[in-house]
Amino acid sequence: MSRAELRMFQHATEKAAVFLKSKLDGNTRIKIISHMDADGIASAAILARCLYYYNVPFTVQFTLPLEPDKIAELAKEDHDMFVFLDQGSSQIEAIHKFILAKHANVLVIDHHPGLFIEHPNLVYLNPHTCGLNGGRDVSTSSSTYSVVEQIDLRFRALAGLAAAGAIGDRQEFLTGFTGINESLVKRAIELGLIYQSEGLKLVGRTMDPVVECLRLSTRPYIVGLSGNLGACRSLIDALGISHSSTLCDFGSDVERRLADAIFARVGPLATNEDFNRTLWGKLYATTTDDLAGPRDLREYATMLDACGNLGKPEVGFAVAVGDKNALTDALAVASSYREQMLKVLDGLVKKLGSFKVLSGFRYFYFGDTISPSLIGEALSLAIESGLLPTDKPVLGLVDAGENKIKISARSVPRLAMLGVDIGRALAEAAAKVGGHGSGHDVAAAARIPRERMDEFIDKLLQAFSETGGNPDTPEEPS
Ligand SMILES: [Mn+2]
Repeated sequence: MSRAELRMFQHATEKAAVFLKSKLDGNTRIKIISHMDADGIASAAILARCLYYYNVPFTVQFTLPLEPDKIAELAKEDHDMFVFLDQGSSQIEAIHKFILAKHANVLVIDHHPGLFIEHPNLVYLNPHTCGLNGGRDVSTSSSTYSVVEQIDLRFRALAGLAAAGAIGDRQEFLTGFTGINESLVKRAIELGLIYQSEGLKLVGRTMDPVVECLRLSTRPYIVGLSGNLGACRSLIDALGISHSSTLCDFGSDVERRLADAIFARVGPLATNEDFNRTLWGKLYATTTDDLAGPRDLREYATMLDACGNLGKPEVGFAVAVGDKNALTDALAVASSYREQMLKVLDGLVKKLGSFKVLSGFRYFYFGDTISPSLIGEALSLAIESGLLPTDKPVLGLVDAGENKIKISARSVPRLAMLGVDIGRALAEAAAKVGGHGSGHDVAAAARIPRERMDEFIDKLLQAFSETGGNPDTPEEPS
């Protein structure tokens, strides 16, 4: 991130803050439309906390990015201002046509690429217009945080939520955060709002008995331990530590010994960089009492993500705005999500040898064995667990009902740096077969008519070679 880029982003943030601030007098009824994932939920909660403080009447709706006809319907609702969070950039045309045409005000805070058409009643904050990479440097939660922080410094206490959203969008890389996220987290650490330490990065480290924490581990998925209660018990017995304590009770010496025992257990994976850094590294915890829910921000992000992916975003939102009564529900959703994800990963691991390897990418068609809402996350987890090579992007295809196929694609920053943009490639190839695709350079999705799956694969091969998307690396010996 250059200084010019940072200055442009700050300028756009100030503009959004001035616009929002002018609508906080209580006379503007606001509708928030946000994305149904951890980043979208965290973003909506950050904005909602600000609106609660100023007694601004508002309603929230969580959805997948709205299609134009849904935006037309939305425009019929009676609100003075519409705020699109973690979506809106790729829907700007429909927003102009249906909402701005009615003289309603619109604020878009998003980090997806899109088309930016100016309008006097529209303000948008998008890192892509500032030369930043929305897929890596800044989440919608960190953008929304940057806006409310401009309005009043009291909202700085929400830094943990901003970081949780970025973690949910996988913008905390093996080497840490970058860009706006990095400076935000650094500042929050200096202010004592986030505590950073080092240890086993397993979800459940502050909540679950250590045996359960290992058994349910999908980030990383630990071959031989994940899903295997007996193996987890005997590993813990061998270390002579208590089954029922949580990881964070043990202290760093025991954590280190446990990490060594896990490395010894997984064989060659122990030297895999993805697996290594997914298992052990930086931990982030909130220090403020403001946030109900787990203190560990990775656990927090998982909880929000679980609520989004299992269709209960409002439960995660309730916790994130501070409703402690919703916490039991949110943790139950998180627990059921982790069990489901474990089963999905168990299934995926069995298919690792069956992925088809083409020049530009590798892929597998899972039929109806993996739910369309879980396939993308499953691929990310498999990569982070060192189970799938990252020399080229990976695609998972699944049945998505109504004779549609959903394609989830995952790549890594190193390939993006070489010019591989799976978001663009998926969008191009899907459009050519009557489907629709979008996303970032390292994570994207598409939906296409089922009968055109083979044609889609051909178009995608073309798209990858045309956009410089062929990583041009030698085939893996299989
Ligand atoms: Mn996002």
